[in-house]
Amino acid sequence: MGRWLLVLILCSAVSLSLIEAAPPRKPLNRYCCPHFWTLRGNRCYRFIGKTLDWHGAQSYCNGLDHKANLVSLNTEGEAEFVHHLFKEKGGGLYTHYWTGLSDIDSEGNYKWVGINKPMTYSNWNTRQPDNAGHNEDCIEVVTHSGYWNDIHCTDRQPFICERPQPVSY
Ligand SMILES: [Ca+2]
Ligand SMILES: [Ca+2]
Repeated sequence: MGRWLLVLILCSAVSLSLIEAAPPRKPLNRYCCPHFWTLRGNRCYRFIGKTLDWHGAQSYCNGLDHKANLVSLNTEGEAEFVHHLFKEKGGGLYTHYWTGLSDIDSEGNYKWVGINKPMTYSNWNTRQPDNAGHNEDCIEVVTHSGYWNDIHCTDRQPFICERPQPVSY
């Protein structure tokens, strides 16, 4: 009986010292995007192979996550990354895709939907934006070139959603 008591005390001492020696808990999931999303920097991107009008596409992104919007191409590096992602996932099926850029609120004043930031980087196709028929307020990317064009917001295109990287501790 006395020996078992001794073993019990020793085991308790060992496990107590193990608890003390355990390193502090690290943040969890800090660098992971949810399933189906791809990480770049601290943002996550997701290809959506449904063809929706521009407002429908933005609503779809919002529906996936309240912090998700149609993609904003804020730098050349981001635009190239998104273009490669689209071509990889789109499999050559689509000739164009939506971005979150529009001048719906004020003609010629382009801004990114959701994040509400003005356009600071652009990659317009030749002679674009032309606001053809005075009715082109939403911006698509041409798949074969990566250049941008303004087009009717009622056109139906596939798209990429963007959201912040989730951080949980
Ligand atoms: Ca962006
Ligand atoms: Ca145009």
